[in-house]
Amino acid sequence: MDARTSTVSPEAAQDHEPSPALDATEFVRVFTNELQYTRGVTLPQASNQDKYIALVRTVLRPLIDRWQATQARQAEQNGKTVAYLSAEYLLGPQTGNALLSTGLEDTAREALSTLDIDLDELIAHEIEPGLGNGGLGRLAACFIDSLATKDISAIGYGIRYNYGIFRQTFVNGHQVEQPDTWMSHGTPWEITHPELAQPIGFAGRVEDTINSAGQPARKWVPGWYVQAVPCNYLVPGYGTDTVNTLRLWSARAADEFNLHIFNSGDFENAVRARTYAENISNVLYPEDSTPQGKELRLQQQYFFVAASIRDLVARTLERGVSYADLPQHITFQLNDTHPVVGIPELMRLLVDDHELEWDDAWSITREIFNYTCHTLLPEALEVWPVDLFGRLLPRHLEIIYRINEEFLNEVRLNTGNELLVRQMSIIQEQPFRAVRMAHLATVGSRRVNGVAALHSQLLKDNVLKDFSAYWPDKFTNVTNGVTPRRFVRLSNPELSDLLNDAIGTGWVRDLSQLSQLEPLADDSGFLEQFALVKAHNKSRIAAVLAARDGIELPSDAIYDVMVKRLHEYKRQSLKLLHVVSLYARVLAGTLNAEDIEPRVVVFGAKAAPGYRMAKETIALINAVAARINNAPELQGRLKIAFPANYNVTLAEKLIPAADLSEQISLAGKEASGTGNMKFALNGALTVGTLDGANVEIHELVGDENFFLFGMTEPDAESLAQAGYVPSKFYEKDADLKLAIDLIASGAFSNGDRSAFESIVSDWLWHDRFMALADFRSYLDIQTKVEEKYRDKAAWNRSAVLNVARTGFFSSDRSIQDYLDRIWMEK
Ligand code: TH1
Repeated sequence: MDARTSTVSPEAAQDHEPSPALDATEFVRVFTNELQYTRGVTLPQASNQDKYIALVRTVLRPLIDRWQATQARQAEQNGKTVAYLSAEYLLGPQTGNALLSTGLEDTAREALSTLDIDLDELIAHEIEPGLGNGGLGRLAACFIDSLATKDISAIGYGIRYNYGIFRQTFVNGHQVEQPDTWMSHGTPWEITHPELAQPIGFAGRVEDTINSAGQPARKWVPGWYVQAVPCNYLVPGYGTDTVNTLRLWSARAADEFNLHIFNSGDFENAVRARTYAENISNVLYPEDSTPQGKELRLQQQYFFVAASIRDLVARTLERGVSYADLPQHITFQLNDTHPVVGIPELMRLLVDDHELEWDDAWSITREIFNYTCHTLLPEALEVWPVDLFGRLLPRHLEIIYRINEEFLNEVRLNTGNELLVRQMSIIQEQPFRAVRMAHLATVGSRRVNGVAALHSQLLKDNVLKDFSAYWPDKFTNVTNGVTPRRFVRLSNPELSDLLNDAIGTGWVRDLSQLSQLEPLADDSGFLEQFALVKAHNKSRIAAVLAARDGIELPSDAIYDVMVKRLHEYKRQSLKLLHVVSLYARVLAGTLNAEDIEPRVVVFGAKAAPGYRMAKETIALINAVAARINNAPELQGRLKIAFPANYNVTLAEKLIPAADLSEQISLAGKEASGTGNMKFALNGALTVGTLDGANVEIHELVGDENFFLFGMTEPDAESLAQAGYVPSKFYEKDADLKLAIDLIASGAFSNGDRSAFESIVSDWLWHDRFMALADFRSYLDIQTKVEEKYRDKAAWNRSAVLNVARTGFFSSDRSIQDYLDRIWMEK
């Protein structure tokens, strides 16, 4: 059985861009028709909103044709479908990508210009669906793009949040969150089917019953229901006919099921109950890499997973597939632990609803699920208190207890080690009884993978060590990747043209072809063109930031960029200490401003609303920016830009402009990172630690083309073991002391010494992620950065080699690894 519904067809392996699905005349006709009959306006009456919707509907037409053909083909082939279960999809703007995959970009531009409409203005009108927090959600979006591009029968399942990741604003330098009203311009990309809603139960009780064979059985009687309404998004492949589906579930109140709770005539309570149910898909939890132990979060998880599993299992059984053969036709990929409640849900479906024997159901279940772990931080591992879990999902808790009991009996039998039994239990006893979702995922999955080589190794050595000793073959690695369509072809058109001229257009579908650039790294003509592209992209972002944020930046400076969620382990504070130390040394007279290579430091970062240290770091960055950007002593040689609300839309403009990519987490803490890949592919050099996928980037691009610094993971581990005392580093490093003292003096807070007191004392007394220990090494490598930047030819050569040598980081390659190591592996 092959997962591919069709292998890559010869015409799909084309070396030219997709041919347009409509010509300009036809485009104009369909577009004006849409204006008239779906918006009800004439061209002169039409607002930008009307025109945007008409544009979307015009581009959707050829996609819908391909979508329907894909569904027919996939059903007929009756192969294996990959179902990606993810609580987050950080899609980014849709219009540009749809124009790309339909080959309609030039046609649309030409057609609209005959109507005096500027395509780019309409594209800019779109508000991106920010239905994810950061890397994990963006990875899911890259993966569904690659699954379609590789013609794999696949479906993404998730939640259609009414409010995605909050919109970040700064008020006096402090982060203030605003609701993300991404649907306020309508949702023209979505095809919703309220009539296909499914009821999802919660709470209630479990009863003894007799099944249809006269055997004793258990039956869950939920206490209340909510309807899951499917909202479909089209996921077009590039250079292929495949258009897959992303199915996001929206919660709607289910009155008919709740009649017994809502007293008839009790209007107020009936309305309140509606609101309660619909609350489930209302808002994305804004925590990244940290779990939210709230009941609503568990409701969200069960809601989308139950609807998704039922949807795909029912459709597969309808095709005549037997229960025993389900694992040949379905694979559920669990994106972290958020969808792991799917394991007991499939058991419940098979045992209680379909009346399979427990052992048969369990062997099917363990064949169907695979689990991807995305973290190493112990506090980021999800656990659910059993009382909360049992209240919301009483039957599922019973099932988990039975799975655990049988599993632990087996461990006991095989190892005779009672300590191991307790360590591996799916239920933790201390400090409170709770379900360990990572353990449940590992026990219930056929394969478990980490997201970069180092991360997968550390998973086996630390976080899941007992399990990897017990099941050595269960564990594997799939290094993350990013889609070259969005993050090179769409976001960096100038570089794309240069690549097309140099090596043809095949790289967009086969990024390994970038290696053909290698010889051009020694071609001075090519290096010059490459430098022009970078310069163009810097002017482009400078213009964007001027218009968007009122930030004025020089375009001839090192663009040094650190964009990612604000987290202590990612160490934005280390970057800040570097900047402050330059300023402090100029003030102290130990550094001449003229000797600083002009540099623009760009930060982009949202902090989880309840994460105090992260929010204070944001305030400190803004305070330092306010001071440094106007400091006469610096003679304009150093600027900080911190545009608010970093998102996919901004990333697409910012990443192509970067010279330097900051990937400076403490080694052993960043599972992979994916921004690091996007920067390297756009010709930025990385300054980074040996952490996550940096390790593989460093290895591939070569040490001469990478600014490596800091402790290794074993170094950091031994320092922690030895007892890390950050104040010792402060005492012995004069530059570090100068920088911290300047912040403590109130220099960035109008003399208020208390303003950043908690950050300063954290540095001195805790510094859990050892920024102070890596400070000297970081400063030294930044001096090397300046030296290299002064040698333009050497810099550009390294930048080109970064592009030439990082084709490995395509998400198409990641998906091929999932096929080879997980989905199709025998
Ligand atoms: C991120 C990891 O931090 C990052 O290193 C990795 O590149 C990315 O996932 C994709 O694999 C994670 N995001 C989350 C978000 C939540 C929980 C855990 C993680 S790990 C909500």
